[in-house]
Amino acid sequence: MTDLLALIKENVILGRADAKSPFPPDRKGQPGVAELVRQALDDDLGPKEILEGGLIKGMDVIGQRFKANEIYVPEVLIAARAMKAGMAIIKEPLAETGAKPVGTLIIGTVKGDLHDIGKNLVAMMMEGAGFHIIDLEIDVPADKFIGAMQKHPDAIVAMSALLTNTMVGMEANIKAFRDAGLSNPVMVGGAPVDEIYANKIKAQGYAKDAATAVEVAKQILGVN
Ligand code: B1M
Repeated sequence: MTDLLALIKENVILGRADAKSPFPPDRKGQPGVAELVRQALDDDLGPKEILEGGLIKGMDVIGQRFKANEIYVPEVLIAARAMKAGMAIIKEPLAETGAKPVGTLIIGTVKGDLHDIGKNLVAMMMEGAGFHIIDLEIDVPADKFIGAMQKHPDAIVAMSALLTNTMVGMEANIKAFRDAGLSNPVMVGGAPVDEIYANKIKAQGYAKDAATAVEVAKQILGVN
């Protein structure tokens, strides 16, 4: 049983979504995350156990290695794809158990900004850490964030900006959220954003990369 979870974790790290995954060559044809997750369910492992003991553990390692510059964006995306292959299989059984996600994250790239690679990485790492993700995509105006926040008052909001001239929209957004009476915690990130700016605009959190975003979100919620 535990071996199966360790194998799921290992295959997430290797980015082997299923048996067809070509890398590493010596593993070709061997079960990947999808087959292992199905096997784990057949062996009566619970979906929560699979999520926490296999998929999230694998993404944890990916997050640490990414933060330490031991791996780069492509490896993270490949691992996230493998994690998602497993998530797709446990999604329904997990919902049936009534298991709650760690938290909900509303994420989007701010208005005027079309960059989404970093935002997607943050969303994937957060999903890999057990968060429910509401992805508003790119070029997101304040009122779209506000609509999602009204539906999910407990959610953390993550705003991404890659341009210096769109980053400034974050401040106006936070003001609009508070003027609308919404108190959702807000995190910000993206290449031109830094901690000083985050503090200046009264964001509750700043993360310089996707792995740190998970840590900051958990700190905000007070979970491990
Ligand atoms: Co654009 N672009 N781009 N671009 N682009 C930059 C950002 C730029 C620095 C390039 C340059 O001039 N050297 C520059 C911005 C200058 C500035 O304002 N400071 C720039 C420009 C000027 C432009 C255009 C204006 C170019 C033009 O048309 N004249 C235009 C603007 C379009 C628009 O948005 N309205 C434009 C367009 C594009 C493409 C469409 C071609 C493409 C985007 C494709 C896409 O995203 N789907 C693109 C790209 C790819 C880049 C570069 C090359 C790479 C960005 C990227 O994806 N990095 C970039 C130059 C560079 O960075 N080398 C550049 C990889 C990604 C993983 O990193 O997004 O930083 P990043 O995300 C990190 C962290 O920042 C953090 O975590 C991520 C993972 O660690 N993070 C968060 C990100 N969001 C977070 C949210 C959080 C927390 C952490 O929430 C809490």
